[in-house]
Amino acid sequence: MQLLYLATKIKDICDVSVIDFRRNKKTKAISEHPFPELDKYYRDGISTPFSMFNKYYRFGADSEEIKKVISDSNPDIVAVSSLFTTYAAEAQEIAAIAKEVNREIITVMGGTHPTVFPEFVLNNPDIDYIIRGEGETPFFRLIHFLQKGREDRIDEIPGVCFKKSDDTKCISSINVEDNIDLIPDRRFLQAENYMIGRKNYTFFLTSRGCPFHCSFCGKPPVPYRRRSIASIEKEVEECINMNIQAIDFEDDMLTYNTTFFSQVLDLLRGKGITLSAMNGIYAETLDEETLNRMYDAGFRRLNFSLVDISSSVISRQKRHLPANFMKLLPYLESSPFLVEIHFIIGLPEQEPEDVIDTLIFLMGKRLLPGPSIFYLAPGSPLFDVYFSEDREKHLKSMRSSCMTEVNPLFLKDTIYTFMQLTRFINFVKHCLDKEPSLKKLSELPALLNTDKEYPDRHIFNTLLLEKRLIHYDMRKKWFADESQDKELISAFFKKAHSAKITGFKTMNSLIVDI
Ligand code: B12
Repeated sequence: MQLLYLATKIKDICDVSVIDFRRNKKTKAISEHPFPELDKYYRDGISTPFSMFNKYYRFGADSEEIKKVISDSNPDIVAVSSLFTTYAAEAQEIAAIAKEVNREIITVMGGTHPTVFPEFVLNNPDIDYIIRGEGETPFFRLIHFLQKGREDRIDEIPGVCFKKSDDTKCISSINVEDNIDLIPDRRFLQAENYMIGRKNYTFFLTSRGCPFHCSFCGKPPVPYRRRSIASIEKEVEECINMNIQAIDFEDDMLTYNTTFFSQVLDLLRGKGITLSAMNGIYAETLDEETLNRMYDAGFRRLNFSLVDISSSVISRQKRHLPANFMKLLPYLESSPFLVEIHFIIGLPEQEPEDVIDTLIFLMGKRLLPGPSIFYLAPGSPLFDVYFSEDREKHLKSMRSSCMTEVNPLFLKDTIYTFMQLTRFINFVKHCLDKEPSLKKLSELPALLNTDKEYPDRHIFNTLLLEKRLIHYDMRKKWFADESQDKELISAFFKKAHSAKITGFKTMNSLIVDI
């Protein structure tokens, strides 16, 4: 998406192509990976109804393919997007390959990672320029000056950073675009690579930035701005002409201004496009009328982020309390929307008890709990407080799937157990949607009564009766313990006793009688 904006901005002053090396490439399991501490959680060849990641994968093209594409196209400039610090090495690999193909190729890097760590990224000899913040105008001006041979003026461009000839660095401030109405030219992408189910889909932005400052968020500090409705209308038309059938809004604050959001929804009503906002919807400005409008415009699934049920946990993260969301919950439960609520596991100053309470609260509502494992987002206020160790080694583990232990009360086994408990609850919710006659949790294993379902039944019974997580090893044809926090499982069931689990798509409920 980011490269699409940049390509659109420069397409009139040079030849440009956009390559998405992640799309439609084979994923490759890697046994030698940088996180040996996770090996005990990668359990290849196992089966469990609460399954999680089983291997470490590399997604996208390998270095040989990348090298071939770069050398075949013989570019003057290779511009790479590096959004995530944890995957910075993968982005830098592309710059290194470009230099290997031809040292004369100019490499430019932008995105959240170089925005947050400009000096650190510029230490890499394979990177010539980086752009901090929003890249359209700085990238355009950089190319313009390079074309005119005016390298001496590049330091005038806000956002552009580089190494000077005396080896010192020119570090610019973060660029904020004056005009965000540029419509990304989607013809740079191959539509068949962007499908959700059978539908052609696209990302879409109606605004940029966020007015809040939650301590765990690593987005660069760019102010909240809205696009003009006229430009959004034109982009919607272009999407329809390209036969786009699903739109995922990636705004940080899609619903912040209800009047504006309603205007956007009016543009989409009756167009037959499925809408989603997987990045999350801010609930505090919503009301039933807007939610009805969202349904009419094509929203069917809503993603909200609750963070935690405890107001003290939430306030400590400098985040708004979800007062309005709580008021809307009964409406949401009875609405036709599928509602997914995200919560965080392992925040600083959070206690396992808080997460248990959140889980028990969410399991009793007609919605799907979505667990997010806390990671220190580079650039976030929490990062500055908690990050002190050897930078290069630890930056790589700033991703959810590493289950990095920032809060000493949340060791990997605890985090992993929370993930499995959430999967267990969601599995029960799906069963309830199919089997409304279920009234007690202890009745559920009997539903799994075929020979094929025997492993699942045994795994279920062991969890309910022995408070222990096991999986079925398909090679050894027997069961083995998961790495887990058994005290946490006991504490969860003790607290959950007599609580309710409600379906995801239905209001069917059962009682936890364990
Ligand atoms: C959409 C999104 C996703 C999507 C899609 C990402 C994608 N590949 O496109 C999904 C859901 C997959 C995702 C996942 C993750 N995300 Co995310 N994601 C975002 C989000 C919400 C919006 C990004 C976006 O599209 N913005 C719109 C575009 C137009 O703006 P932009 O990205 O800032 O791009 C501009 C500039 O950065 C610059 N620019 C960008 N690239 C380039 C390249 C060049 C050459 C130039 C010149 C300029 C340039 O110009 C662009 C246009 O102005 C951001 C939060 C945010 N608001 O930035 C987090 C964010 C980028 N994600 C983050 C993280 C950590 C992750 C995960 C690692 C989380 C995890 N699971 O552990 C995963 C990694 C997934 C993966 N392996 O690919 C962090 C990164 C922090 C950091 N420093 O590491 C952020 C900032 C979230 C946060 N609040 O902390 N993410």
